Amino acid sequence: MTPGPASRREGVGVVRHYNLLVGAASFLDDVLAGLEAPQKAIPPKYFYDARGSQLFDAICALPEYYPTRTEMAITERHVDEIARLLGPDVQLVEFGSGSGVKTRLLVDRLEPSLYVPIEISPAVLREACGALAILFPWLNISAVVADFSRPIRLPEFVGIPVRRKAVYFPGSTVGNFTPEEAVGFLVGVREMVGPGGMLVIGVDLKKDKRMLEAAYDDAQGVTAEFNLNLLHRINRELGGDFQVKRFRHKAFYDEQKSRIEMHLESLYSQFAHVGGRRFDFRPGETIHTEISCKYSVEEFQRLAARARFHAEKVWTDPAGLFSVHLMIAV
Ligand code: AVJ
Repeated sequence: MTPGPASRREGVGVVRHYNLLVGAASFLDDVLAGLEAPQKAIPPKYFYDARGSQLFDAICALPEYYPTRTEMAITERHVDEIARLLGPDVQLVEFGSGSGVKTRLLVDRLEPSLYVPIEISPAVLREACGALAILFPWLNISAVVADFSRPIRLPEFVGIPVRRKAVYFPGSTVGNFTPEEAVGFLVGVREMVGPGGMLVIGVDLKKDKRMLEAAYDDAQGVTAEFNLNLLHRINRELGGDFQVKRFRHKAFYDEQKSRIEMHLESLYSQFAHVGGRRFDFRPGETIHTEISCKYSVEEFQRLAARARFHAEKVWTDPAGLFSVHLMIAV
């Protein structure tokens, strides 16, 4: 037997880019359909243009926004165990990779044979991959621009040893789906990783209403700006004429549904045009922009079981704010 390299780090990685957004529903179509509904709504994936992604990173650093730093602390503490459970020669697929800061911890310890970040914003993805390639010159990256709120079929990545596929889905972004939608999404993940494949997923936990509402309506108004950027984006990209100052950010925790809802509330009777159509707003009428569902550990494990994921391990912080699950496709 010829001894292989002691570590993947002795190799040189390749970076490839794929775009799977071709043929996807457009921003314009979704905005028009969303504003025509009785409860106006726009899907949260449209938050993340270049400006929105920047604002999201600013949210992650806010004192009130506990999820990012709590999840980082949990992951840092258990990353050796996570890497050991995932094993060698992993193809690591990340959904909504964003700026890729959380990924660094895991990539550093896991040394995956291939890293596949999936991200809706091409600019954000390019920048994150550039930074990763500098930090980890040995890392093979196949970057995919895609919308993971719809089914995705990844291309075949050939020529790279893969013993196991794993999906990394941090940030509690799974909370943007309703529980029913989350089950459907997880079924897709299970099909992607195959039997014995793994899922490492961050899930925000139920807690005090005041703490939750502060996290989604911070004192500096960064979350408000993030939410209102959606209207700016419609004006910029779709030639809309929203008077953004005539709307306000609204976020509340619905205890019945265990979820944060974010809305853009019209302060006046007014109208705005998009794509040649006129949309009327009553005072107090809202555009629903996001849900962020919260679970107990057991609730999330039961939900994942419906998608035939076995809950192998779960880690939380001492205060029980956030959870990181390792699940295995059965
Ligand atoms: C990235 C979707 C998990 O729901 O907490 C942060 C987005 N929205 N503040 C969340 C978000 C408002 C975030 N996720």
